[in-house]
Amino acid sequence: MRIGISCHHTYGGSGAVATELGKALASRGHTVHFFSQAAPFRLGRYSKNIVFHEVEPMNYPMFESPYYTLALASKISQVAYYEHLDVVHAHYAIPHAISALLARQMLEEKCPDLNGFKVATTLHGTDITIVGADRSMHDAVRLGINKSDGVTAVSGYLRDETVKMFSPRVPIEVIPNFVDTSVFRRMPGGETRELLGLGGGKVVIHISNFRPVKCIGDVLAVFARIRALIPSTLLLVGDGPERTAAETWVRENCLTDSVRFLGKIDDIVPLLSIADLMLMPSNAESFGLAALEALASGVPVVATDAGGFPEFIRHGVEGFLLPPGDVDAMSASALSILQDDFLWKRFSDAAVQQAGHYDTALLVERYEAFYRSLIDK
Ligand code: GMT
Repeated sequence: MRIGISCHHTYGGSGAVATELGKALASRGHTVHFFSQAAPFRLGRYSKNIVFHEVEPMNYPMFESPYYTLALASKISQVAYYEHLDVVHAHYAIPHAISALLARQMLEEKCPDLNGFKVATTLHGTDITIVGADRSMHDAVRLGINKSDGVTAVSGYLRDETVKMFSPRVPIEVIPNFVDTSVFRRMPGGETRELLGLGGGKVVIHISNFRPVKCIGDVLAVFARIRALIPSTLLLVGDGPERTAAETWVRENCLTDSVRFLGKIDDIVPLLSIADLMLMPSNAESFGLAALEALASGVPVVATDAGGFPEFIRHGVEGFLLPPGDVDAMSASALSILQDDFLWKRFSDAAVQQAGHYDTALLVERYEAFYRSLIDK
């Protein structure tokens, strides 16, 4: 198949899923055209079946800000015309689904006899729960959903939220996030510990884009309680609006020696490989890709029982799920794993096994079947 993928290039789950999907499709012989404002952060090396199209919106004195949505639509339409795309897969409703639909209209206008491409849209989470909930975007998201040829959501939770908020006319298929278990696996950690200057002690990790929904304050509160009882370091990977407040809190609470802000890092496998526990206290998370990648690396996860976490993390098996905001319960659960090596090993082994059910190879087949169903419609 000839597949277009449009996604956010920035640090975040939807871009990561879109990029990993495109790479996996390319390795299975499909031709994949990526559309984004810059190379997606996980795209990495070139491949014979992957083409990246940078979308450069036009700057013009009358435009207060460049019209990315239109530039993206024009680019997709041009590439679809020359490369005969079968499907354009929009990751995140806004603006990608709208741009893909517009691109199809542009193509029809240019060449009415051509069989246009199918539009597939994957909803990732905040495109529904935050952007879609905003009055200024609500109708645009509804259009993106209802006019797509096929729509997927990354969890049952997100599908149900979408149905509640938009009463869509089209069915929404759930295709969960996935992880390449040949890449995300526990590696020897000695060198990474040395590079980070870590002595002994446990390593707790959190990875996100530091948005309010991630509850960074709760990550710090839980870690402070862990640190009070056992020698440990918190690795904070990623960046975003809550980072400054988090850094201030760490300084004011004299935790600078044990909390490390590492910023945005593409290759997180070495960091996950030295982690003993991941903290994900989000108050609403449609799936939680970082947590799945942690499981694959043998890292137990303490997360919330909100959103999509309960769909792949079993309470008391490979992690613990607690109510959002309950930092006391999260701390107690975290300590119970970190203070008991036997229990940690049991959780770690279960984590690897559970992640195997979400291996890329399995889920890419689901996407292939989904595309084919749209093409055969
Ligand atoms: O908030 C993020 O983590 C980024 C966001 C994105 O759109 O990049 O992630 C969303 O999509 C991921 C991939 O499908 C999901 O694993 C995340 O749970 C989801 N984030 C939220 O729902 C908050």
